[in-house]
Amino acid sequence: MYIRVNEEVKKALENNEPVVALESTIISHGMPYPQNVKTALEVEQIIRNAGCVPATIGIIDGVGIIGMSADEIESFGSRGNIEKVSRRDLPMIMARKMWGATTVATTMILANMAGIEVFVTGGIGGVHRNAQMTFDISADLQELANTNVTVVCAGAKAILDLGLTLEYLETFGVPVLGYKTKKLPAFYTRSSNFNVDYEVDTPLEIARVIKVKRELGLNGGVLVTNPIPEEYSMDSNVINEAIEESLKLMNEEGVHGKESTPYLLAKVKEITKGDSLDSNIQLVFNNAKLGSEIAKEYCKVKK
Ligand code: PSU
Ligand code: MN
Repeated sequence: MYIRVNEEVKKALENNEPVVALESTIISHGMPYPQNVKTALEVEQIIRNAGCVPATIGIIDGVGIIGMSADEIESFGSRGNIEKVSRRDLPMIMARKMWGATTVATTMILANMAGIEVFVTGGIGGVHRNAQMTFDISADLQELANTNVTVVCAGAKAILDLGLTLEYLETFGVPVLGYKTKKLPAFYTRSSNFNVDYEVDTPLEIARVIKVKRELGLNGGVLVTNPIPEEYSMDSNVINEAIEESLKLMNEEGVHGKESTPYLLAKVKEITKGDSLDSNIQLVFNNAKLGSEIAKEYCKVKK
């Protein structure tokens, strides 16, 4: 057995009740302990309060766990040496029966295997700045191109090239929806210089888009971008300077590949003295609320 779906999640799925998937790289590599565990449990609670079942996904002893227990989330967050697992890493980590933190790509893969259709996270990976030289493009984008899961996020961080990320998603047929916004949110800030494909103003409208995409057999994800609440958004000059500085340090230190994203997240947090972490936590909460509403509407419209 490569995946284990917990009983509560299994029952909900059998009864067409809303389930919301959550990733685990954000726990092990995106935030420090103990805020990571606290945040992960609070996000689950927000989803429960909205009437949905949360399913935090991660790999324990080589098995994809669909719906980790609170104890498992605690172990995950405190362990410290968990591999970040994207699509290409999955076979090896499972074959070696290791623990693994799932990225957006692998969370989509495992959610899809379990039959979960809505997934909430903070930010997705994308096309990195200077990708025309480095070829550094997150496997998250290919997963969005192919795997039938809707991903709710706060846009993408400006550590990426947002324009190229949108071009890539367009090429692979991934609709990018802006929740009550025409501008692509940039994670820490509510907007960027780029437009989303469509502004949508209700979870029901989003559910209808997903339904049409599925019924037409157009495989792949739908990307819902939800701006960080105004009161938690950061000053764009402050955050952009922190990002520029982090990128410079990363290049000087020669960090690349799968270490890039975690390195940049940690550096930005250090430079902003923790402010970026507070914003990060709040935007995930906000996405959990929206994702829950979408999951509920989708259960109704897909019948
Ligand atoms: N962006 C964030 N926070 C994160 C990540 C991205 O703002 O925690 C994580 C997600 O798990 C995402 C992964 O799927 O980093 C992308 O890594 P890479 O660029 O190596 O594909
Ligand atoms: Mn990469």
